[in-house]
Amino acid sequence: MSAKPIFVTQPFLPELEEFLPYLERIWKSKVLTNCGPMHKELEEKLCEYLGVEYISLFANGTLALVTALQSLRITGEVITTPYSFVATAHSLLWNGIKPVFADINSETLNLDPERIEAAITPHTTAIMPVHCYGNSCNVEEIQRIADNYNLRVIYDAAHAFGVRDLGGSVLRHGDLSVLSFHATKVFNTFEGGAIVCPDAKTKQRIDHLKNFGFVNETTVVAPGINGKMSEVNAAFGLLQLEHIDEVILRRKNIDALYRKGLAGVKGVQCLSIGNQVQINYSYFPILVDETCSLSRDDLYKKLKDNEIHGRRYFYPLISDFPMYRGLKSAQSGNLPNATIAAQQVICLPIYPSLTDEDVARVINCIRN
Ligand code: T4K
Repeated sequence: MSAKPIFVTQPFLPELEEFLPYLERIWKSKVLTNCGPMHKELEEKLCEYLGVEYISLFANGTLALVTALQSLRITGEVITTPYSFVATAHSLLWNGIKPVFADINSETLNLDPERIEAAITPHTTAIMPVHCYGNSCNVEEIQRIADNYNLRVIYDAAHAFGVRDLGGSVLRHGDLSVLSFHATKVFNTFEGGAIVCPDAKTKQRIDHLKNFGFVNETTVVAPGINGKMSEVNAAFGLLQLEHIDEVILRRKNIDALYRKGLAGVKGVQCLSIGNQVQINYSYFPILVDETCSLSRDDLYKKLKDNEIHGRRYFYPLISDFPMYRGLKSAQSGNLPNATIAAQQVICLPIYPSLTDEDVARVINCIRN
């Protein structure tokens, strides 16, 4: 009998019965979308849970990124990381903005502020860093650069749900932060996303932009898009929130099991956790270097042959995809740390229903 497949992630799904009362409310009200009561309630509850002032829900994280750039009227060039999911850079192209890739720090795998500064040109208008794997960027240094050069900062915080530093939510940094609530994320609404913003006026502009630009029945103030989250997705989010603490706790335990089980394996390094006071354990990346007895790809394949489906997030680099590789900033000589990270990384399975035995199976496969 072949082994049970283990995937890089699996969404947390509460008991189906728990969802029925939410669905009954929707059936009763017949409000399915257009920022109805569930949408409003989830925005309020998320502000409370995350410790942020204003949030606007979206149908997914990518539409939220595209709209975040629209809302600040970003044009020209934006400095971003090649070490992310393609949606980060795609959101720039969808706005007719030129992405300029800067290298990452080899310890944190987040944008290196020095490299950001070196990439600034007269056309630069903003920085789009990613809190990769939920590890916070060097937010102080990035803000210092933004202030010096009069740039906007939009954080792709797709991985950073619930992450806090000493001052509070990491989502408070920069001009805007964008979350993803995709099925593969720590907090999911099947598909979903959000923009966290600092004031009511910005939220209002974002709310208009995600609803075709409508202000009322007859007034359209901007060429908006349809980016709204539906009532069913919002309802699922409300239910998820009831369980989020147990979800993160289980992830924390799995993280600890991996760190203990993989300690001392030659050539395999677990990414160290940054200086956040609260983390979400959204991914478990390991870096496989040349001192390991197997290459990264051979280890990846060995895991796969044993029905353990890790993922090489983020290989290939965004800058290596056809629509980006012609850019000067996309050349691998400009991105040495990102190039190495993409060659070394495997994200191991981590999700609440992964059992201790499953984790042991992954560890044993790597150790042997
Ligand atoms: N910025 C960053 C930094 C991001 O990481 C992402 C998304 C975004 C922006 C954009 O946000 P969204 O527009 O997606 O809200 C996945 C996700 O589709 C994507 O959301 C995520 N990042 C990215 C890192 O990973 P794939 O192509 O690896 O997904 P897939 O379908 O191969 O799923 C991985 C595993 O998860 C499967 O092997 C099994 C499991 N799975 C997946 C789905 C969809 C399930 O068990 N159930 C499911 O419904 O991209």
